Amino acid sequence: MMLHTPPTSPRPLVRDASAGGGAGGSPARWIVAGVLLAACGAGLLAPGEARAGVIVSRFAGTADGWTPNLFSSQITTFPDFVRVRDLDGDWARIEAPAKFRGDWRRIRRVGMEVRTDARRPIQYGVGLLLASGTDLDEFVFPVEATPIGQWSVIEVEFGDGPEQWDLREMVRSNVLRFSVRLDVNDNNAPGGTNEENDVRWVAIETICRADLNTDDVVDNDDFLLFVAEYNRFDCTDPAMLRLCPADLNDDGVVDSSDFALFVAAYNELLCPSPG
Ligand SMILES: [Ca+2]
Ligand SMILES: [Ca+2]
Ligand SMILES: [Ca+2]
Ligand SMILES: [Ca+2]
Repeated sequence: MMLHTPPTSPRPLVRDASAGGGAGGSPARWIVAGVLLAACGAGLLAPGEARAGVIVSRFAGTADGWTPNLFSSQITTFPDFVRVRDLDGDWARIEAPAKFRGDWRRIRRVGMEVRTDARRPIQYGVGLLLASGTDLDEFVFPVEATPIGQWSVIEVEFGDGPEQWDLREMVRSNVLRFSVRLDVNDNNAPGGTNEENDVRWVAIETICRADLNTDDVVDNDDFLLFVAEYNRFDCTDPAMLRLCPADLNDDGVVDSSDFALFVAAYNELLCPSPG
């Protein structure tokens, strides 16, 4: 398949006047000159099409390799989510398949969309656990991050800031287990509760931010993903990749500022080594 050569320097961005933006009130649509049409014409990035991106698991009618762990829980699959049920009034946790294990020094952010059991007052929030040998690290999202009975996106970055997960190097360098705790026990109930909580997807983003498909290089595949996100523009657009990874400067939109950052990473090609 022929692909246009991706830019080796920032290109001018031009407004696509035929796309109905502006006065009509519909979202403005922009193109990276000459390249977007080639991408769409190749049928690679049809709107709404499932793509790799930073999604690591989307639970579309399957548990996607995730399994209940020791804390006696059960997974039920639905068309676009899984339900995790506690069976014995303590914890419910699912373990990621082996493909999510390895060098987590590359991981910058983890996010997921969850819906907590509407029948239960929340006492314990959703948590993420990483284990390396006998060393464990867990991040528990604050209660307000997981409102009862509503689909909510929650995410955490690694780092030493107040809202970040300061993950110890020993764990981070060799993660043997990655699990999601879906447990919103009513802590006032003796022994806890057998609640049921849902998760729709789990996503990660690496420190190599322009590497949108997380394969350690920034190349044509990432460029095509970037262009699609660029045209969607707004991180709140539900068609955006989960966690809006193309918003490289974290300002809520994917625009020319992000494109300049993308091009710099594209020219480097190889992602920096972790650690
Ligand atoms: Ca429980
Ligand atoms: Ca349990
Ligand atoms: Ca890549
Ligand atoms: Ca941005």
